[in-house]
Amino acid sequence: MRKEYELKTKEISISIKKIIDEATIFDLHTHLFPPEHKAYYLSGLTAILNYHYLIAELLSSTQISAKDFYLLDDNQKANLIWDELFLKRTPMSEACQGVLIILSIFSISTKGKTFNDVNKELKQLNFSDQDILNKSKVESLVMTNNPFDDDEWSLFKNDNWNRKKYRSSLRLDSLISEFDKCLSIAKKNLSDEQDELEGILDYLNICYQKANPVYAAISLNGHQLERFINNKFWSGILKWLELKKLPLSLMLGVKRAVNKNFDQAGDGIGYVNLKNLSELCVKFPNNKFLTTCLSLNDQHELTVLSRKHPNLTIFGFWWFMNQPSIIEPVLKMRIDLLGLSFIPQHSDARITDQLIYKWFNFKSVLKKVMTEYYLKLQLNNFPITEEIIYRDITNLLKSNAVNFLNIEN
Ligand code: HDL
Ligand code: ZN
Repeated sequence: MRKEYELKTKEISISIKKIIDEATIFDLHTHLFPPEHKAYYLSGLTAILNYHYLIAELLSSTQISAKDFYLLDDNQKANLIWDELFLKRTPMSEACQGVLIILSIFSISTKGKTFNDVNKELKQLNFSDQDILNKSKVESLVMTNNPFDDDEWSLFKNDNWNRKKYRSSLRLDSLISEFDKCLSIAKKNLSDEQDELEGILDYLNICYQKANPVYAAISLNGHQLERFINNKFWSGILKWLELKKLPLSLMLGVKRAVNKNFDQAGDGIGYVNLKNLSELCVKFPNNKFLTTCLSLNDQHELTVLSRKHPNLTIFGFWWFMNQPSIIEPVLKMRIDLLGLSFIPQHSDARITDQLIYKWFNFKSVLKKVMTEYYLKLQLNNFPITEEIIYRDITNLLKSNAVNFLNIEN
C-alpha cells in the first residue's frame, strides 16, 4: 500500500528505494532468446564468463593470444577467465563485478573458489529463465532477431514459447554487411522479376507476419549513417516501416572489428556526425526513431536533438556507455534536458542471468539520482508523494517504452 500523504524529507529516499526495488521492467533491447530456442538460450557460469566484455578484458590485460584463446572450448575459456580475472587479479571492472553480483544474488560465495566449484553450486540451483526474470523484475524483453539468419530465425517456426515475454524485433544490419546473402534469402521466397527493394520488402512482409516485431533495428557507423539518408533503397525501407508503424532503432557510432582477432570482442567506437541523424528526422517526419549512441562524446548532442525532433526518442546506455560511473552524470544531463520523457536503459543482455546484474546496477544509480532530484523538487515547494514516485519510476522502467512502441505490456 503506498503512502497517500506528502512525504517528509527523510521518507523520500526510503520510498524511492522501495518503489524502485519493486518496479517491474520492460527491457527494450537484449540478445536473449527463450529456453525453447535451445541452441540460442544462454545461461549458467560458462556462458556468463564467455561474455565478450570479459574476453576483451582477458586478452587486453594478459599475454594470452586471441588465437590460442579461441582454440579452447567454452569450459576451458571460462576456467581461464575465472583464474586470470577473478583469482589472479581483482575483479574490479563493471563486467567482472557483474558476475559477482549475479553470484551474490544467488547467495554463492566465491572466496578462493575455482571455476568448477562455483559452476557446480550454480548448476545445482537449476534456475529457469522465469526464475531469473522474476529475480531481475524483467516482465518482458525485446530480442534481437535477424531475418537473414535462417537458423536463428527458425524460432518463428514454433509457437511453443511465450511471445509476450519475449518480444521480437527485425535486426537489419545484414542488409548493410551482407546484402547479397539477404537478396538470395529473399529471392528464395519470391519470384525473380522483382527489383532488389521489392524482393527484400516482400520477404520482410513475410517475416513481419511471422514475428510481429515491435521495432526494426540497425547499428551504423558514421559513414553508413551519412549514406543512409539519401539512399533510394533505405528510403524504401523507411517508407515500409512507416506503413507498418514500426519504429526504427538506430544504434549509432559503432566501429566493427577494430581488432579482427578478438572476434565478437573486437568491436569499438567510431565517429558519427549527428547532424545526419537530425537530417534523417527532418526528411522522414512520419518515421519514429529510437536512438542510442555508443560514444560518451555524442550524448549531449543526441539529447538536445531529442528536444528538437518529436520523432526522435533516446534510449539506453549502450555497451561501452553502460558503466555506473558514466550513467550517473549522463542520466542527470538527460533529466535536466528532457525531464522524464525518454527510455533510460536497456540491458543488452546476451546471457539470461545478466539481466540480474545489469538491472541491479542501473536501479542502484537510478535510486541515487532520483533521490537527489526529488529532494530538489521538494526544496522548490513541490510536494512529493509515493504516487508521484511510483508513476515516474513506472514510466522510466516500463511505460515510456511500452507506450512508445504502442504495445500492451
Ligand atoms: O549491436 C548491438 O546490438 C550491440 O549491443 C552488440 O551486440 C554488442 O556486441 C553488445 O553485446 N553490446 O552490449
Ligand atoms: Zn545489442
